[in-house]
Amino acid sequence: MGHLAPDLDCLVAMWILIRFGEATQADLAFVPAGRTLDGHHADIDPHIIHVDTGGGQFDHHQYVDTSLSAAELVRRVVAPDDPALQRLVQYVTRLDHALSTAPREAAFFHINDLIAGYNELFPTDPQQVVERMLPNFDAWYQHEQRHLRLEQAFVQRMEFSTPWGLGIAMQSDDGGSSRLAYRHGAVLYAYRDGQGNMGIAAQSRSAVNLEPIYVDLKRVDAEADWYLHPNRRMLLCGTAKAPPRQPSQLTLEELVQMIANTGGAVRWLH
Ligand SMILES: [Mn+2]
Repeated sequence: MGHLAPDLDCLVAMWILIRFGEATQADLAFVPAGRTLDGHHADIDPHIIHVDTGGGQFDHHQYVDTSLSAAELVRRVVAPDDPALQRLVQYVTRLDHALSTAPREAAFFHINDLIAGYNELFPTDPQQVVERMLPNFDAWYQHEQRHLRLEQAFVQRMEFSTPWGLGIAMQSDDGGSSRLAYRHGAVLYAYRDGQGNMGIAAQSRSAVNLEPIYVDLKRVDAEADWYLHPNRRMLLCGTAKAPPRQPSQLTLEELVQMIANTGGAVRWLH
C-alpha cells in the first residue's frame, strides 16, 4: 500500500519489501498520501502493509527526523545488515528531505525526473510506475555493491608521483574507480581489472599528455591493443565497450614504471 503518484521514497520502500522481504507476490494498492486503505488504522491487518502513508510503522511523517524515511523504516526491519542497501537508502532519505548535497541542476537528468516521467505516462495507474521502477532499483543496488567492492580494493592502492601531480594505481575484479582516485587528489590514475583490461586516465582539467607513454607502449608491449584517445588523457587496453583483441602482458606495476620512465620519478607510497 503506497500513496498516489508514488515518489522515490514510497517506491524504494515497496521495492525493499518485494525484493528483500516476503512481499514478492504482493498486490499493490494506492491511496491519497496520508490516508489508509478503507480508513482503518495502518497496522491493524498484518497482511496490509502501508508505506509512506497512513501514520503506521513504515510512515515517517509522524517524526521530525531527517534521518528517517519510509524506505529507511522498511530497511531497518527487513534488511538491516546489507551495506549496499544502506547506502542506497541513505541517498533516498536525503532526497526525501531535499538534503541532496549536489545542486539539482548539476545532474541534468535525475532519478526523480525518471519517476516523474513514469507518473506522467501513467497518471491513473501507479502500479505501472512501480513495475517500471523496480528493475531500475535492482540496477542501482548492483551499482552500490560494485562501489563498495571498489572502495575495499582502493585501500590496497599504489600511490606515486608524476610531473603532473599525484598518481594512483589500483587493481580489482571491477577495475579501478576514477571517482575515488580523483577524490583522493590524483591527477592521473591507472587500473587493471579481472579481465586483464588496463588503462591510464587523467583528470579532464589537467595538462597531462599520455602520448610519450603510448609511443613507449607500442614498442615494449607491441602486441597489445593499446588505444590513445584523441584528447591524449586516456590510454586504454580493453574496456567493457571494446574488449581487446590482444590484452596487455604488463602487470600494473610495470605499467606504472613506464609512466615513470617517460614522465619522471615514481615514488612508491604503499
Ligand atoms: Mn517519504
